[in-house]
Amino acid sequence: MRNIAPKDAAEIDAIERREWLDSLDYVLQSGGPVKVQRLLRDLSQHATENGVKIPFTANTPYVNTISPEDEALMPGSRELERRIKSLVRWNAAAMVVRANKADEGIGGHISTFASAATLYEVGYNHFFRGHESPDADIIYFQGHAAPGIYSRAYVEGRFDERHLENFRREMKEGGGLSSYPHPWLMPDFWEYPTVSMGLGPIQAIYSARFSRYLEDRGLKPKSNSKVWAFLGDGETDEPESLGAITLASREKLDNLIFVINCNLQRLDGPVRGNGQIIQELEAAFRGAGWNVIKVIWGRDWDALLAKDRDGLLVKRMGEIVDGQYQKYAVESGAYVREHFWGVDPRLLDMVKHLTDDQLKMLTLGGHDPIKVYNAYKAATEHKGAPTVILARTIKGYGLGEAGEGKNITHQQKKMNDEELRAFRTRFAIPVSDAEIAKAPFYRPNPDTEEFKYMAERRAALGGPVPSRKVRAEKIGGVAGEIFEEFYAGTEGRKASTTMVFVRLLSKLLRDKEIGKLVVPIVPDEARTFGMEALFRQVGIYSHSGQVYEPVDMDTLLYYKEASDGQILEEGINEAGSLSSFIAAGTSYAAHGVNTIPFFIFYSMFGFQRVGDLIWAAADSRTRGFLLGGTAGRTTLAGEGLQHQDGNSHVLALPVPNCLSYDPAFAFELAVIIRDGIRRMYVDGESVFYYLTVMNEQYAMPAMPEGATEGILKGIYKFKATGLPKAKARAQLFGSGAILPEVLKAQEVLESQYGVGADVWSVTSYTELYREGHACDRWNMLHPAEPAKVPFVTQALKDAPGVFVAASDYLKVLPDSIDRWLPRPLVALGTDGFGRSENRASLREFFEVDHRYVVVATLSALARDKKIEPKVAQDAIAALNINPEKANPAIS
Ligand SMILES: Cc1ncc(C[n+]2csc(CCOP(=O)(O)OP(=O)(O)O)c2C)c(N)n1
Ligand SMILES: [Mg+2]
Repeated sequence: MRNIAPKDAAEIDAIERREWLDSLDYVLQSGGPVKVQRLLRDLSQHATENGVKIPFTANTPYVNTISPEDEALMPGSRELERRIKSLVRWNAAAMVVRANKADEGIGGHISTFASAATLYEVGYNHFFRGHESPDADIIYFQGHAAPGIYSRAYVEGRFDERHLENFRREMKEGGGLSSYPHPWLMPDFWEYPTVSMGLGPIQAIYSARFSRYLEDRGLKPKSNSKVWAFLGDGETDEPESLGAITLASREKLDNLIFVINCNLQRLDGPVRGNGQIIQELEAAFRGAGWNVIKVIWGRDWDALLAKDRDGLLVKRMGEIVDGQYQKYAVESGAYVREHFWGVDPRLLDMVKHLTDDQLKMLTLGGHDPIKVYNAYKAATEHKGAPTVILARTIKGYGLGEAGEGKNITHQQKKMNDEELRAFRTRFAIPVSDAEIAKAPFYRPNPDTEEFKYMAERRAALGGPVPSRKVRAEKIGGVAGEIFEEFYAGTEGRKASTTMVFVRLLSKLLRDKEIGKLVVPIVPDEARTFGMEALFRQVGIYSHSGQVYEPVDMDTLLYYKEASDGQILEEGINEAGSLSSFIAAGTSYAAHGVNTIPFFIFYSMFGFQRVGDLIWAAADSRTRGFLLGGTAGRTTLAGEGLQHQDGNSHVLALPVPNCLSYDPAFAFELAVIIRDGIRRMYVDGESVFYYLTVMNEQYAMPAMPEGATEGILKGIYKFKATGLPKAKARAQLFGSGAILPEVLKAQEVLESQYGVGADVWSVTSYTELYREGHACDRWNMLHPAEPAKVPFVTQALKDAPGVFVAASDYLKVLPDSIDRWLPRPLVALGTDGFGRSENRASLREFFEVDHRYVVVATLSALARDKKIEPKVAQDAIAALNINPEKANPAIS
């Protein structure tokens, strides 16, 4: 019983609060944290039962997740690590400054790495395992931090000055360094391209899952390797960055660690000026089931927080928005004292022993190696869930006036002499004032303590990172018999190329040599493509197996999930599936296992939907097969504008190492896949394939003699005319499911109009185009030598008559080879928006059915004066074509 009456309600509140806290402290001391957790849960339940609405929060206070008492002692030498880090900082900045000294600045970034240096250095000295370790890590370095990664390699002695000098000048003699992580350009160094923001994080998630897949299927020994993904806080706005985080927690990927550099800034300004990105990300990741470790405050803050019995400081920390925190970073200590601490005399009192300069220098968590070390240690030891580390830093840290914390800092590429001198002095770099203007590179000699320390640490951790090396042995090849039945044709039975593909895939899965290496990937479309038999044959991969009884258990083809299942069933997720495709298609280098991915998807949702990931796959030197299913603008009936694909072969053309084919027949598909496996996995070429497969069924013919070369190069004569001596001649090109229309046109032209037409199957306009230009280029550069003749010209130079092509894709595809033909080509194609219609109507609408092929041929012959115009005109009427019909390309 109190004998002094409280003065007012506020005082009662304060007393009550104190009593509750004291009680809690007592429970904490006597029973420990678990008891406190239980009590709090009971309290919350009790309150809810009594009608109290408890607001949901996935957040913890704005302080470090790991308290100082729980920190481990950091091994190694703080001092040497600090020296090394300073040198890495210096050379990273110097290489960008030097690259931009010339009038024609070549760009680069200083401030991203400046903010992330500690995050990387702690990794290099204590965590990142190289490929000589059985637990080799997979590391996605943030693209814009590349100068720091190059600088590290230089300080370690992996690069010399010439490399740094040639930053962003990779065509210089002796080689240079690419702007960002590009395995295509630096195949011995970079492993994973990240600079298209958002693609690194999603690939990291699927890569961590793929490591598990390899282990669960016995293709790789179990290991303790981790996947690290370093990303910017601004980058988390990309849907790809956070879009797949629930997969990681669902699959319990405790081999995955995200490190988000929360410098609170992106390119233009603050990431969340009016909010707190760290708290926002914490809630998102905690809500998704991740282990979240916030590293907000450096050691200097520990003593201040220890004094904060009433929670005033924590409360103050939590109420400041990021835009304001950024302001503190650029302001003086006096400003911080007044504006942050000055709101409450009790807060001011807490820092009265500190000078303004000391207040200004209180470090943040992401710049404190001990805090970062502890976060990494906790992350690598965490079991059962992936971890995200939210590390608070300052963008452009150390740049001072040159950009620290400023809104312009992302694009700061230059530093004047004075700024360089200040930077040099701050990090104690042994460069004299006389030399400073040149921004000279500097690294310690091999006999220095720093150098030895670095070398010893990297040796203990399994060698250099990043480092890319092809580790898999080439495979011996696939048994030829698998393909035989496809060369023979179906003897009149109807089949679609999709059905052919699925049959071929299921045979490949049974092959002794490569069966286990095949990785079928589907984004919830297996039934669409008639692949459900594979569920039972090889199982759907699920780390936890199948812990329920599937509804169709009593059927032959039940939905079988298994921990050693082979199919990656990714759900409705083309970006995730593509990430799996990249993981499986780069496994020959990353894991030394030659997995062969076959990713089959709705063709419209491939290049068009996730084209940038396909570009990253190309950069990554991914091998494998992309299968665009339900392809062809007029072959996919009923689905309409959003689904009907007449674009993808055009969109595939820009990808230099992607070979795209539009096969019409079973034998074409078999020849292409067989050769693809040879080129990629026997010969080790860094190419991949895009094949469209359709769902229209027709009889699959036997392979004509000698067709193989033409199928692979892009064109071969499928059916010669029966009227070779006819006065009017034509060459008809068809591809994919349009080829049967062209064959029908051949018949009509011969039987009704006496025109002798040869029919060619064009399996790949894009390959013909590339080869044609390769010849032209060579001829341009070798004017005195006999000219090379493109394959398409060789095939057609003596072919008589008019040239007409019909494609289920844009007309630009056939047009692309026009220049290498003896006479101009008439192109029919499917430019425009699709319609929800049946095949016949669609082909009429887009003017690619056999009637249009006939009319196009007759019209061309008429203009060539080989027949009377009236013949063509009459044909238009006879074939029931309205010449005034609207142009489908724009309707
Ligand atoms: C897909 C994509 N969009 C835009 C860019 C251009 N860009 C490069 S860095 C950057 C800002 C990065 O901010 P943040 O992710 O916070 O990284 P920080 O440099 O702050 O660590 C932008 C917009 C890009 N590289 N990729
Ligand atoms: Mg940022």
